[in-house]
Amino acid sequence: MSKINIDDLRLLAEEFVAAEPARMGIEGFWQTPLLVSASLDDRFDILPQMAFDEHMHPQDLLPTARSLIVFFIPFKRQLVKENKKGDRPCRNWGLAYVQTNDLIGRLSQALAEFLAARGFKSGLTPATHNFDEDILMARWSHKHLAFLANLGRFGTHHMLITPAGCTGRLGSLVTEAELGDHPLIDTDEACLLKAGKKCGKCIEACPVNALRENGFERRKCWNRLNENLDILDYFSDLPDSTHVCGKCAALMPCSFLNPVAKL
Ligand code: B12
Ligand code: SF4
Ligand code: SF4
Repeated sequence: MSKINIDDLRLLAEEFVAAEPARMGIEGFWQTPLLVSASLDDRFDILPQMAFDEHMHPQDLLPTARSLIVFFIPFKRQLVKENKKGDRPCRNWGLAYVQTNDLIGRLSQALAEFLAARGFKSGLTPATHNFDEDILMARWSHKHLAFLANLGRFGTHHMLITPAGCTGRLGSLVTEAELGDHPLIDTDEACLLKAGKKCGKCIEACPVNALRENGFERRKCWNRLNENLDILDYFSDLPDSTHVCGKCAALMPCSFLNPVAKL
């Protein structure tokens, strides 16, 4: 078994995402991905208290796993700009959701194959739609894993803000390889409001008032995502799982960067 360098995994992720538009014959919605790793030490024991009492331990995916890998694929500015308009998500936001979930699955697979070729097994999990529709929580939360692995911090909008912002999607996997800790966030907070500054723009942007300074009504948000899918004709050819809105992340101070890092 050979030692794995984090830079090799980061390069693989960057090249994989960069090659996606040509592979699909499209312009593509993505910027350069971010990737972190963390050793599976006792910090992960806190997940059931921190996220959801039935949250899995990373080693429930693969008992022999030694490290966690989490990546974030940021969206291009143009897509986010387009989704800012009006109270409903644009067609491309829906398309980007579908294509990015697929990309996350295949990038996870590519990372697993790279590791397998060097003698390490991996445990994979999907990008989304692995949640309980009654309580609107998943037993595997990419956001909480990303927080513990120091890829980002929670925003008032309850999404994860990374050094490349919050507009994009997360993926995670575990592996037997000993990768060590390779974090990317270097501030205690990444949300202006949580850092004691003026903001709250995400709260104002939500068309159904699902967000408050210290709370999130998941049901209101979920109902809105379902309504969007039901009423928007331009989503009719997209899968039934296309649950999107994203107004709370569109052209916010935290959309493309960690705004606390520049203070
Ligand atoms: C269920 C789910 C939903 C549900 C419920 C929302 C939710 N629970 O997050 C619904 C359907 C409403 C939803 C909506 C959306 N979702 Co969603 N969803 C998920 C899913 C499948 C599971 C999330 C989960 O169970 N989290 C665990 C619970 C406990 O977390 P939570 O509800 O956010 O509440 C906790 C945190 O907010 C936390 N918290 C708040 N502040 C702080 C501070 C600290 C220090 C700590 C430790 C914790 C903390 O406290 C709460 C309790 O622990 C994930 C994919 C996955 N498997 O991870 C995607 C995911 C969270 N969704 C995502 C997105 C983008 C969206 C939407 C924008 C829809 C869209 N694509 O247009 C909206 C955004 C709504 C919002 N403002 O958060 C992305 C988020 C990317 C990011 N940058 O964070 C994810 C990660 C999908 C992905 N693969 O990228 N989603
Ligand atoms: S819009 Fe402002 S308050 Fe909302 S998460 Fe981003 S920085 Fe925090
Ligand atoms: S995704 Fe839309 S409905 Fe849900 S919290 Fe954000 S702005 Fe509100």
